[in-house]
Amino acid sequence: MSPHLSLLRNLPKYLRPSAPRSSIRPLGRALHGTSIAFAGHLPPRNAGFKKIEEQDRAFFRSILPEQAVRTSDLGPFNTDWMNKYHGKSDLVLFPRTTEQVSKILKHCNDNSIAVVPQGGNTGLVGGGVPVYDELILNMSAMNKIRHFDSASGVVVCDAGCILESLEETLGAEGFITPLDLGAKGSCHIGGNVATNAGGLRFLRYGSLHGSVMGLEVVTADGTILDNLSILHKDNTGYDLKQLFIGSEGTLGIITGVSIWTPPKPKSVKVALVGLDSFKNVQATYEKTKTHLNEILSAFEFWDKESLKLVLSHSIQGTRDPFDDQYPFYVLIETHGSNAEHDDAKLQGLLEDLMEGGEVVDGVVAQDESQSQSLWGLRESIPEACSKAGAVYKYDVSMPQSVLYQLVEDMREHMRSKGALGSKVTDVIGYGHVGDGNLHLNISAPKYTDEVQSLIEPFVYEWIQGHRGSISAEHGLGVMKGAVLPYSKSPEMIGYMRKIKEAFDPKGILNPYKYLPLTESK
Ligand code: FAD
Ligand code: 2HG
Ligand code: ZN
Repeated sequence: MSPHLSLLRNLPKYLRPSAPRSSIRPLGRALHGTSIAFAGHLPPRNAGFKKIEEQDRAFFRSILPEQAVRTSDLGPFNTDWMNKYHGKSDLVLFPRTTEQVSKILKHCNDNSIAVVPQGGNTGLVGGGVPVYDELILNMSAMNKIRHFDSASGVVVCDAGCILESLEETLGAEGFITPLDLGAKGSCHIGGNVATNAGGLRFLRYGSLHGSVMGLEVVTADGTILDNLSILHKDNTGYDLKQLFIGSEGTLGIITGVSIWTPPKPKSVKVALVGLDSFKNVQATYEKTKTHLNEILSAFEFWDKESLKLVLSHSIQGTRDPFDDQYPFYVLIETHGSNAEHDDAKLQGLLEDLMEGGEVVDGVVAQDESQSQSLWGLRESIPEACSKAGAVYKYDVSMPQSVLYQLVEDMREHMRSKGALGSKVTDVIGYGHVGDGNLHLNISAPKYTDEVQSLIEPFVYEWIQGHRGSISAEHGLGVMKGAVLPYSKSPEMIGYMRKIKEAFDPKGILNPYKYLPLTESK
């Protein structure tokens, strides 16, 4: 038996008590035969959109309670989580019912008023804030759970329910949400569906394309599509709800969500291991799948630069659980029904990993508070990375074998341009290994065109060259609409445009985003 194993068994009780878990580019060439119409800058405001006038505000006041029409102190609604994207809207509406959403949209459509649907405003591609003066339709006042059926595990709720609140309510019934994100304290289930969020449990419970049973959606002209099905099987025609999952508010406003929820696991185990190479991260994943199989619920990795940032900013009081530093860290979580059985499996895995040399060191959480502390390290990374002042985030997927190579190549690229350590503070990598999803974060003192042009199109060409996706789970928003051709063919984009035109012929929903603007449009 490896001498390190005692460490694995006896995690010292130093871990802090339960941590609060919170909360276009100069392509200059044709891609797949599609030319990019605007480069480096946003398109101009579409003059076809009406500027909101007093008579519009009067109409909204006539159908909404007074406090649901907001015209001052709109900074937080105009600014995204990264403080990277800023709009200039002077009107935010907070509808409470689907009928109110319908009336608002009908008025906007009839009057060509552009609208930005907004959930918890935690999106990372600038999709939930206006580009110019679009009306903000904030969903936070639609936050009721409508129905829960413990036999099927299906919950039907308003789109504005905060993910963490939903999780708490379901927890009392013995269920959990099928997705979990670091932004759970603020993001909405409707926002999650609109972005097709992946997150920390994707590996186990899969995509929202599988767990969402039905949706209630209001289309641009105010039509209410009531498809709040609670059925697992329903082969009656085109599955329209799938179009809205991941459509980022460009096809309709999601007002209600019907979603399958798994039973709350009776046993949850969390281990953190230190590794000396990314090759060993991959080897560890292979062994983990074999040992843990059906109980594996998360397999998250980060590099030493990520941990350094978290610790140096003491996010949520985080502490290093190891004496030494390692180039890579992997957090392994199990969701099972028998603690003894799960313990035995996890110990078997860790012994195998230590003996095989894939893992150098490790700790196993002894209780929930220690589990949360280990998760705190992982979930604090996005925030830690913002502390330098600005952060450029690239959420990408690719074959697992080259997952970390992008981080190394980007560092080298920055070094060769003389930018690392000056214009760019850190280049870090972390993410969802099991899903082939890397989060490349590049921090800098401030957002500048110069840094952006050092990163792009390098990063997108790299992804395209490795047959990856330019957006794994965060979506396209305003950041990636123009670069969609790196991942999708002109034929596919052509059909996407036809879908957009079918649901929103005047283009009032979330304009300037999601699809590339070409000369023809
Ligand atoms: P917003 O940011 O408000 O909006 C996002 C998009 O959806 C916008 O285009 C908006 O117009 C649209 N939208 C919002 N609500 C509706 C609605 N009701 N109807 C129609 N359109 C709507 N993402 C992941 O996939 N995995 C992660 O692990 C993850 N972790 C995160 C951790 C942190 C700390 C942060 C800040 C973000 C993280 N995200 C993650 C990104 C983000 O996509 C998710 O936080 C979430 O899904 C966005 O939900 P929201 O309610 O905040 O939506
Ligand atoms: C995560 O996995 C989120 O923590 C955020 O998707 C990633 O901030 C990022 O780049
Ligand atoms: Zn993620």
